Amino acid sequence: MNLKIGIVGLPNVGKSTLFNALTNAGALAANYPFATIEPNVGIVPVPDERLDVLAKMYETEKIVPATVEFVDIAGLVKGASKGEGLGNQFLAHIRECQAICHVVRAFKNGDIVRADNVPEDDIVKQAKDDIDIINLELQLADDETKAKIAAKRKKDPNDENIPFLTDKPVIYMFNVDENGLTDKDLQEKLRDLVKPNEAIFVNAKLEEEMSDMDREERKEFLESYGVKDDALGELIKAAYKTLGLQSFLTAGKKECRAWTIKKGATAPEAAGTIHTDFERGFIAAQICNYDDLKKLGSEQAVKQAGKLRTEGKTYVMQDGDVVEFKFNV
Ligand SMILES: Nc1nc2c(ncn2[C@@H]2O[C@H](COP(=O)(O)OP(=O)(O)O)[C@@H](O)[C@H]2O)c(=O)[nH]1
Ligand SMILES: [Mg+2]
Repeated sequence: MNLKIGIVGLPNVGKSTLFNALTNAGALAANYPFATIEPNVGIVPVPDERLDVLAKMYETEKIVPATVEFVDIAGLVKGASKGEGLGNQFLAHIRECQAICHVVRAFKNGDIVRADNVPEDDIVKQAKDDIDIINLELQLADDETKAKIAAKRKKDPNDENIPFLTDKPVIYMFNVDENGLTDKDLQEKLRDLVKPNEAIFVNAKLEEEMSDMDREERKEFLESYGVKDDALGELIKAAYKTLGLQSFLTAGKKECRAWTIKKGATAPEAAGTIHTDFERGFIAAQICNYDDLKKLGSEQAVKQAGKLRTEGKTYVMQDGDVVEFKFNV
């Protein structure tokens, strides 16, 4: 499953700063050859400490984390749907994404000009205005698409399944300054603006400054600001929650790997993410729980403790299942 998240927001809110921070953090999070496909597209490994534990246990040659693709989508400005700025170029990018990360400026800095030149005295009010502008543009873009479909349908009735922008799940990322990172009162007010969507609070500039630190260092550094996880960790957590995703793991000498699936997926569906043949020829899944495996130290010990289960076609996968599929092709 290729998870793709589009970063949108008004100009100068910190989208590119965040994109750089996310892709850098990802490059450092694992020995994964992270790829910048285009300057604004990056594939980032999902940080997962469980893989390191498994790799040690199985003396694995290779770790393959789950990945997320981020796209820095510029061009959304007031009037974009009417051709302002880059016009509608952002549409195609957003359509391809499963979720939108809407970056909202919530930091004070008089030097960085807001798109509309409104003086900043009320962060919450500014944030609300900015959010409304973007959401209106997305709505207008959808209206236009609907009108086009309606016009086309008279000639060609086969145009179904249009992914509307306003149907995409949105995670709001408030780009706060150092004070905002610990200002619970401000965070509550901002969170209220976007309920029931997920809201996360990051300092994009600070994150970018941590670019050359390793993951441990950056955690310590962030902790000194009262922050538990970095932007990559926070955003991925929020995305998995919003999209109802979880991961399962496969482990062996050749590779240890994390796979992303929907919550509620059955064992054959999970097998299908590895290979369609695994789903078609599914016989059973041999499963143990990651925590048991970590505690007991080896697959053998898990087996002896009676905690290695054989599950059939109707089994519903749980987060952290370590799985070996039996199949027949
Ligand atoms: N003070 C402060 N400045 C920021 C922050 N994030 C971005 N900036 C600055 O805001 C300007 C625009 O940032 P950029 O990431 O290019 O915004 P974009 O237009 O949304 O991609 C740059 O000068 C950044 O250094 C932040 O968290 N705090
Ligand atoms: Mg930018």
